[in-house]
Amino acid sequence: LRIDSAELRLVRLPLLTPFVISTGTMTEKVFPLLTLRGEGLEGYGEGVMDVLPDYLEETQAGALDFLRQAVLPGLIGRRFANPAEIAAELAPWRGHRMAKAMVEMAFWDLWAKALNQPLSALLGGVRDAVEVGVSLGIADIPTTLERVETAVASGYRRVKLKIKRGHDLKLLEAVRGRFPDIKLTVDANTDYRLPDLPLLVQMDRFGLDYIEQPLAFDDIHDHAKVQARLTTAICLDESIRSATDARKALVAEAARVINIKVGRVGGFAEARAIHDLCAAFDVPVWCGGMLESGIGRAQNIHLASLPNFSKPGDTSSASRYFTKDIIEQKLESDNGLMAVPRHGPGLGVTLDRSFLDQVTGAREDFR
Ligand code: OSB
Ligand code: MG
Repeated sequence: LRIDSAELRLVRLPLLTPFVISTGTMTEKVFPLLTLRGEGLEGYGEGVMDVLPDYLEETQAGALDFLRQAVLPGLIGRRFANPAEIAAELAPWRGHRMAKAMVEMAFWDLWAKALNQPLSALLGGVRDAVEVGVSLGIADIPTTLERVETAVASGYRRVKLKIKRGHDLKLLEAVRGRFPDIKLTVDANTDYRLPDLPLLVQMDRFGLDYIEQPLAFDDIHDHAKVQARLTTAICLDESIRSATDARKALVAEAARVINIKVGRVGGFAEARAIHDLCAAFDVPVWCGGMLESGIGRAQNIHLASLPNFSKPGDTSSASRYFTKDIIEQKLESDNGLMAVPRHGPGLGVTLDRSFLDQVTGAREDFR
C-alpha cells in the first residue's frame, strides 16, 4: 500500500457546554486531523493532544512540528504492507505518542479500506455496538444532579463525575443520595497526592465502580500504595501510555481497571496490546475519550468492540458536544449503546467536506 500524499489540518469545533476538569476548562475542541492517501483511498487520524500540555506533555505545536519535520515528508511515495510496518517507522522517535497515533490510526483506516474491511473486524472486534456512559464536567451540585438525571433518563450505562480537591465527598453524597443504584465513577485527572489517602479512603462508602487517576500523571508507584488501602478499584488513565506502563501497573497492582485511549498510547496496535495484557491479568478495560470529533469517536468505537472492553466507555452521543460534526453520519447512542459505524469499510464514516473546510484553521499538504 503506497502512500501518495498526506494532508494535515488544524480544526476548531465550538463545544455546546464548556467542559471543566481539575486541570482546566475547555470551551472549544481544537484538534489536528491527518489524512493519508493511497490507491485512490483516504485514511483519517484525529489527534488528541491539547493546545497546551494540561492533560499530558504533548502539545499541538510540538506534535505538528514533529509530524511535518520528522515524519510525513518521509512517508510520501513509500509502500507499507501493514500497520506494523508504519509503527516500525515511527518507533525510533521518543515520546510523541499522540502524534504517532495519528499516523498509525490513519494508516489502519487506509489499510482497512484497501482490504474493504471494517476496522473493527481487522482489530478483532466482537461486537456491533458498544456500551457507553457519560463523563460529566465539574459543575455545582444542583447542575450536576440535573445532568445525571438527563444521562440516566437517556439510558447511559454509567455516569462518571469529574472531581477535584474540595469538590468530592459532598458531591458524591448528593449524587449517591439521589441515585443509589446507578453505576457511578469519579475522575480526578491527577488532582490528589499520597497525603490525601484518608480522603480517598472515604470514597469507599459510595459504591463507586472505580476512581480514575487520583494521583500524578507520571506516577504508578503511589497509585499502588493507594490501591492497597482502598476497596474501590483504581483506574489509570494518564499514567498508561504504553503496554510497558500497563505491565508495570498490573504487576504493582496499582490499578484494577485501565482506561485505554488509542490516541494517548500511540495507536491501535499499542491499544490492543494493552487490552490483551489486561485480559491476561483479568483486569477489565474501557475506552476513554477526549471530546473527539466524529473521526476520533469512530476510532474509539471500533476499538471498544474488542472483547475485554467490558466496562462502558466515554464515547457518548456527538450531539452532547457539538451542534454539527465534521462527519456526515450522526454518532448517537441508543439506550446506552453506540453502534459501530459501518457506512463503508475502515472507520465507516465519511467527511462532511464543506463543513470541515469551514472549521479548518490551517492546512498543509505533503506530496
Ligand atoms: O480524563 O478522561 C479524561 C476529556 C478531556 C481530557 C481528559 C478526559 C476527558 C473526559 C471526557 O473525561 C471524555 C469524553 O466525553 O470524551
Ligand atoms: Mg480520565
